[in-house]
Amino acid sequence: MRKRVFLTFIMGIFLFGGQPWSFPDSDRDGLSNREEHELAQRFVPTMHFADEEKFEVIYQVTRISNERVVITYMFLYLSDRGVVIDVSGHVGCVLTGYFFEAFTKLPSLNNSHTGDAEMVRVEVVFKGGEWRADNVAVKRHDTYDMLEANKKIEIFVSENKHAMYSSMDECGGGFVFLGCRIAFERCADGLAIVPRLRIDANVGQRENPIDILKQEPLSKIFPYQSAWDIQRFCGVYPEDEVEDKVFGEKCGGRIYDKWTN
Ligand SMILES: [Ca+2]
Ligand SMILES: [Ca+2]
Repeated sequence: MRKRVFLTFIMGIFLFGGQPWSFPDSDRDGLSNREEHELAQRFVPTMHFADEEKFEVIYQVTRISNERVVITYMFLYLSDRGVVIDVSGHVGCVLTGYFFEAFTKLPSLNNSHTGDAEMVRVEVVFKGGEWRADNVAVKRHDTYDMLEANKKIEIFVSENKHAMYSSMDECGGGFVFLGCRIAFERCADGLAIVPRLRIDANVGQRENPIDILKQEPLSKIFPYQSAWDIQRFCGVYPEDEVEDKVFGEKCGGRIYDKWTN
């Protein structure tokens, strides 16, 4: 009996690269799927939404060294429903706000599109016996915003557009004109959500990619989309229409170029 246990141990060393107790490492980067999932879940931002939003999170965990790891989260929404005009101040302002809001219901004016992919990147370091956030970068439209690290990562998501801010004030900033405050995004602390990540929502590495948008259950939610192709993220566009929209204006941004490697 002892001999059989010893043989199993030796076979484990042979099959699992020296660690018979190790878990699968699908992207072969030296971190097991479970370790990657645990790190990603630990640093996933708390998301504050104005209203209920349906979204999925896919992620990448890239090992830079034994003490440094970069986690990239992509928040995927079915669509971007366009800008929200928020006007406040005296009665005239509020009436003007209603007028503008009706005006921007037109898709040609409100920059709405199908599919919306938003990114947060957290660099974590192993210090003092534990993993800590070192840098947090949030992609907002075409820029990156660096947030203060080493505190709980909180993100305020604007209504419809899903742009991400580190505070409500920053989101609703806007500008003042003739005594009216005008903003093109609106945040409200209606719902605070800590997303629960699927262990199989890991996209792997560029060398060993895993196109989890082509696998169930995500392929059912976002048909014909890819985490690694150059196409724009189009939410639920049928395949024949995606062909026309790949370089078009009516889909969200690309996903594949946000991964670190
Ligand atoms: Ca891995
Ligand atoms: Ca990885």
